[in-house]
Amino acid sequence: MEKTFTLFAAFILCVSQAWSAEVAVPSADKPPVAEAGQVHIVTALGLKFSPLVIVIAPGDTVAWEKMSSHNTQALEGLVPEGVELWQSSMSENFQRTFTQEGIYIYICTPHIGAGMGGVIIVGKPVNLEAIKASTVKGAVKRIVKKAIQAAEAM
Ligand SMILES: [Cu+2]
Repeated sequence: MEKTFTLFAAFILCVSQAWSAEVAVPSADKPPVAEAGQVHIVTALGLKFSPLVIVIAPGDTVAWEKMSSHNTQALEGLVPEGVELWQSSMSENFQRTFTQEGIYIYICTPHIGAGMGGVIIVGKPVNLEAIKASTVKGAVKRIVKKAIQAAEAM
């Protein structure tokens, strides 16, 4: 009886190892490839970016379009720590790929007075507390409020 059990156990072990080996080993002719990120379009419509708040995954790209007379500029303290700030050229469509998680707030340099700015949330809003602690005023503050609302609703 004990021998039968041992044989049975050995058989089960064998089968489970074969199964896990099959699952764990990637197939040789198809090496894993990083999934290409998606491209999300933000359009300048009048003096607004549409959509104003966009939620994307790390590795995704934002493409700003219809940027005639506009640009996009990230602001110190309103992006995740360590992220390189950007400022695109006036009137040029622009793309940026976002790899680092967090909330990014940007403005249109000449039109922020009219409220032209936007929010990108990449993955989890890990810098929400830093964004909340920001002391910006005026139109930027209104964009910051939109960012906080969106992040808290996630
Ligand atoms: Cu503008």
